[in-house]
Amino acid sequence: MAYRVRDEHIEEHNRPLISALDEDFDHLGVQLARRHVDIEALTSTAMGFRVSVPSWALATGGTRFARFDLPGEPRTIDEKLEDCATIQALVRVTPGVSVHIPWDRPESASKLTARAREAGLYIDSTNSNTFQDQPGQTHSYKFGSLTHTDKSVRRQAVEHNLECLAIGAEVGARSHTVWIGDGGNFPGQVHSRRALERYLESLREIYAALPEGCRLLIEHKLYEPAFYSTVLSDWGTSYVCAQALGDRAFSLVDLGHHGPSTNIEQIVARLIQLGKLGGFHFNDSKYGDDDLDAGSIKPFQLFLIFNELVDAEREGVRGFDPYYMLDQSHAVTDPIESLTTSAIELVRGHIQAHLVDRNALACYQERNDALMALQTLKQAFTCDVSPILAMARLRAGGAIDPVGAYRASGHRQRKADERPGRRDDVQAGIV
Ligand code: PSV
Ligand code: MN
Repeated sequence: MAYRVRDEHIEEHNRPLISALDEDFDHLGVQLARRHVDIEALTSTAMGFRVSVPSWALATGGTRFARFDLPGEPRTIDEKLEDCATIQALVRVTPGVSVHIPWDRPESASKLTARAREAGLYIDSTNSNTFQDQPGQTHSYKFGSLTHTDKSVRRQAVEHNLECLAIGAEVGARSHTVWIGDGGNFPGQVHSRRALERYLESLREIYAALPEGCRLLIEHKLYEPAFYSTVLSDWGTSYVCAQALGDRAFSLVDLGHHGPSTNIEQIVARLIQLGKLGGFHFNDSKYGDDDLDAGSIKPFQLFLIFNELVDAEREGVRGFDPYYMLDQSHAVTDPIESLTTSAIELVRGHIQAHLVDRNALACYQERNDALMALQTLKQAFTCDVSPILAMARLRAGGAIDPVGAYRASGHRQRKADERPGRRDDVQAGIV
């Protein structure tokens, strides 16, 4: 039986930390009560938060310059699920897993479902890959996939997505995400309007095959791998396409897929208003990267995004139900540690957003009191909700100090022994 961080280890690691947590939690409870906020209700909210983990983030990623091996990296989807189970054991908010086909193509879908279930997980989402050529593939995606000028390349890319949908139906995935690398490196290379027409034509076929209960998420990206233009470059194009496809097509916002100073929280608000916010790929970004740990660079932005989400949730905006997923790549950290802390940062943003005094904010907005409106947000953002997050994990059976518990378990070394050799055989490449 492969090693996994066990509940007993977590309990043992928690034991000496419980009394200090109780003190901190009680103290925060008193402070919040003064603001008429019930800490118990917030703790239940934290326990109910969910974000799915991307299978492809469990192995070390790299840059276009290099990739450095990490001992014990998972080589198969089964091994990735083992690592996801460890993350879930520590944080208790990540039972869902996003899989990427063909990287995670299962021997059989029923086996994959069973493996996930044994590990206390489920497959939440499928993702297609038409941004890379696979061994034995008939046509190359060098010049595009769903929008390629050649019909037979488009056909192959559509068929691949249909295969993903079939797998997704068997494993019970509730969404299928399509991100394409299609675009141009040079002005004139791609006919803008025709490329988008071809995109829609291909997606219509994929949309028509969506299984019951599954939504289609289309993911835009400003640039990369195409450096001059991408076919699905921005949220506006994404919205128009989702709208043209139908009720079960939505836009997915990957936080790293915008220009450096873009107001992403406003994009989120717009998509909520238009009924097309389907999901997120959470991560963070400083320049043009899209893979840093959630909340590591712009925690205030993350809070402001959650502020929009919680605002819509509290208001009961019709049809509001975005799916939360992480999408990161870890070049210099242990992926388990990065995904663990990222999941916690998302719960933090969510709980801080619940702390916003929305009545006060609405009044300040009505009165055009810009300073106090910002102060109202800042009061929530600067509140250290760590004791709530830790208490929520403890009550759910997770770790008070997840990274500490993980390091003390020796998990990485155990995996290095169980999974010897280099990662040359892994399909994931640079993600
Ligand atoms: C592309 O940058 C992306 O964000 C898409 O979601 C891909 O599926 C993922 O990263 C992995 O390459
Ligand atoms: Mn993404």
